[in-house]
Amino acid sequence: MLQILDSTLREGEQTPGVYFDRHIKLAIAKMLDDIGINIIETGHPAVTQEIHDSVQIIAHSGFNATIGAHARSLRSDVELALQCGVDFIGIFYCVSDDRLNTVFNKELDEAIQQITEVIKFAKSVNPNIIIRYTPEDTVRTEFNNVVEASAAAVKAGADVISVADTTGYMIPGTDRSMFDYISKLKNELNSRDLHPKIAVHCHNDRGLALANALDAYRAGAEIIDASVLGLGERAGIVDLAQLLIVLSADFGMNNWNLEKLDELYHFVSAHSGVPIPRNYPIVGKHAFTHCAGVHTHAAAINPTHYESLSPQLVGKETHFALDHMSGIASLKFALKIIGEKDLTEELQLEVLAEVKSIGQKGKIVELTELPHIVHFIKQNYKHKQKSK
Ligand code: HCA
Ligand code: CU
Repeated sequence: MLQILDSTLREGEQTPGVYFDRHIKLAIAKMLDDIGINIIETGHPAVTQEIHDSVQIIAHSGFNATIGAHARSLRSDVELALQCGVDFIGIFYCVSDDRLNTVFNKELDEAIQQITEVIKFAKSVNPNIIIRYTPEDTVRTEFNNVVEASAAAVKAGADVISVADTTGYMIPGTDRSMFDYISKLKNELNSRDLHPKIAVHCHNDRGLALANALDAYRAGAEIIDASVLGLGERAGIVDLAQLLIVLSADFGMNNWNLEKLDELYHFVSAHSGVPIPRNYPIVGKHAFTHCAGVHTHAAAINPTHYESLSPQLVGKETHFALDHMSGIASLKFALKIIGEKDLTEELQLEVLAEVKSIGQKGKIVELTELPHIVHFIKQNYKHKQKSK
């Protein structure tokens, strides 16, 4: 069964300028748990004492989710993670020739030895700990190095191998296809009688993170990483809400409490300082708002004319708004919704002119504002009549 790993508290906190206080981290973890997220990656305990403390507290909060920590392939990092009492440790180590030669100054064999020793150590302290090994920048690393390191990691006890597209390099349907990559890696490991779970971690540098993650899923990946608002290094990673919606609406899954996403997103936005764009899928203010006259007219008859995703999926409703694109039909429809029945044709045109004028200033008229415009136009009309 597919599992979702949320990394808002680890990768998400790597967004420049983003830091969540300990109580905020706990609150975010609770919301993720309520949504039914399977694995919550809570942070890298070696980074600061505060992160260590919050990882520890979340690990001891009795959540249903598997609680994970991040660690370099160092015994000291893994020791700290174990001390926190997590269920899952993600160990990363890049094994590309270039990184080995220029950053680590190690041969592949030495790197593999370091990785396997750390994994064996973790398993010796806690045999139940779930270990994920990520050959960081997997997809740009020599395939043979990835296979050798992953195979050795699995033999040493790793349960999960994560394919990281650390730089958002993959493109569906090309020779950089995540579908092909995952298929090839699985085949290679299976041919050695190794059957780890395959996870996928897609960065969004080209705006293709979600597409690549879905490609990985179709190829048999069993864990997909995501974060709230796609927060993460640079352009971030897969957006959690978008991933859950596609899996629920289009891939027949029904595992998550999607109605809680909106609250989670607004909370994370408030505490990260990263605003939610109005046109953001699912949680953006206008994600389910119809505006242009032609759209409003057809969507009023049946929203599916202009919606392929029902807002009810996430506990929201279809909205209508007016702006410079609105015509008289949209206005009449909006007046009906707000219960305004006795406006003459002449005044309706005046209201429409006002709406269009507001729209031309780059604003939209929400249906909550419309009654105030109607009231003003009526008062204005009375005043003109009196002063005639
Ligand atoms: C990082 C890089 C990482 C690691 C992913 C993983 C990536 O910030 O340490 O450990 O599974 O994108 O490769 O996020
Ligand atoms: Cu990453």
